[in-house]
Amino acid sequence: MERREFLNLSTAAIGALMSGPLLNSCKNNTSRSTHDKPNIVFIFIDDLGWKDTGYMGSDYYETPNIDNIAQQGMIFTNAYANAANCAPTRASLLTGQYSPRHGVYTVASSARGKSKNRRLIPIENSRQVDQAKITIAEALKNAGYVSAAIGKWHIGQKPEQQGFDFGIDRNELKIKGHFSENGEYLTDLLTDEAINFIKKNNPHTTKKPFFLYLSHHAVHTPIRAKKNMIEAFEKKPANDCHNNATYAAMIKSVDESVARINKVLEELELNNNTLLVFFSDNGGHGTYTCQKPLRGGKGMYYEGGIRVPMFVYWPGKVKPGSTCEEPVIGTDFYPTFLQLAGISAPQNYELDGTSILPLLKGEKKLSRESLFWHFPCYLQAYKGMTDESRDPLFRTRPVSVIRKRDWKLLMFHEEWVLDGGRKNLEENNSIELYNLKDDIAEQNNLAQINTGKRDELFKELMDWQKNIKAPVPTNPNPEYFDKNN
Ligand SMILES: [Ca+2]
Repeated sequence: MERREFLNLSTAAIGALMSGPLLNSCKNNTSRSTHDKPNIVFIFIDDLGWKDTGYMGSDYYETPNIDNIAQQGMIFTNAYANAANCAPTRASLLTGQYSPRHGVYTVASSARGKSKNRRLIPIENSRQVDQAKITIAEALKNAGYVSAAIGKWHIGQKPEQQGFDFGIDRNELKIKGHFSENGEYLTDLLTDEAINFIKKNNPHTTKKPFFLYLSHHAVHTPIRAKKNMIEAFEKKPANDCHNNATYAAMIKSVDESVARINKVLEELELNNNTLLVFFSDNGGHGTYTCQKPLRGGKGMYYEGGIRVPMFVYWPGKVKPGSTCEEPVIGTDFYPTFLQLAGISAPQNYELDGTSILPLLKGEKKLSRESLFWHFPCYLQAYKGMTDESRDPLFRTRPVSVIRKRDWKLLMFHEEWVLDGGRKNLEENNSIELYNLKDDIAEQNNLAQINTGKRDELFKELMDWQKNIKAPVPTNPNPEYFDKNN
């Protein structure tokens, strides 16, 4: 979008957006009345894969409403979750921090899979976010926002203990899986709750902006959906990649949810002052879907496990039909939302992300060049897709990852720690290097071919690990070594 056009759309919020660096905009915003601040609707899907929507290229799944809204907004093709499974991604998103700062690395135990196959003792996992962390909800509260966390939480305590004004989860709706005893469907009930929240907190009346974190349990296992929808997909031609009718029906219910949320925003005339974000917490589950051409799925640190579908919709502000190829990551939402709200980052609190507002106003790149992941844990293999993981026993073993522009490097802790590290780099297979621009499927490991790029990324990853105090497991697992000696 041209700068001139943008100015024509000016409101207080976009004025702040255009006034240059974050700090300047913060200083100048003291006179802005609270209810002019944009509302934020964050629609968070569980386990939705990169290709699991129509607009991302599926011709089996049906997401006409999502496709329509995405195409009226900005589609991000290189958006990443902070982890390849649920809890760490959520912890990072809500705290604005990479996993070594909050210690939530995985779901449940960090030692999954058979002990006799694990060469290292993994780093202990934290199952909840420390209350000392300043979550995005707490930060936005200081900017006058009222907030709700509806649906899946998964990081310990309750949303109200982490700064949300209102929280409701599926237990409170008396649902164990995806259906209530009366046959009501969880995706629909959570959408009802979200709509109630929006109506009750309509900023036209309350004069306060809202932050809605709608966190669906769909499309996580167990794979369950409405019968009539399943039947429709059973009649439809499937393909090698997408062919599970029940999973497709779950996605279709998500599509209805997004449509209903958007409709209420339109009815209440809130669209023009509401940033709507659509995001997923990790890649699709390999037993039920696939994200080809990406390699792998949920639980792996190849692209299929961490690259997720994302779009941003904000009529009048974000250019319709736009696409952004710049890599962005879950931790970017925190500083983005702060900037929208016109407030500075909390004092003495580290934020690892970068505001994506420059991208929303049409810039092609951020100054930030590198993204990082750290997973000092094991995740056992599951049915499907084992040929796409590094070995058939685990979706992933302990690994650290850097993506820098077109390049991605994975450092596998077992080989690094136990097989000679840098001294034996030519033989120990501890490093994989891919050029995602030429090789999005991560098939051609260039670690021994482009050693210059390998060493550049590796040094940056080591520096990052050191600075953020990322723990790499170093203790050999006696059960493995007893068994194999
Ligand atoms: Ca998930």
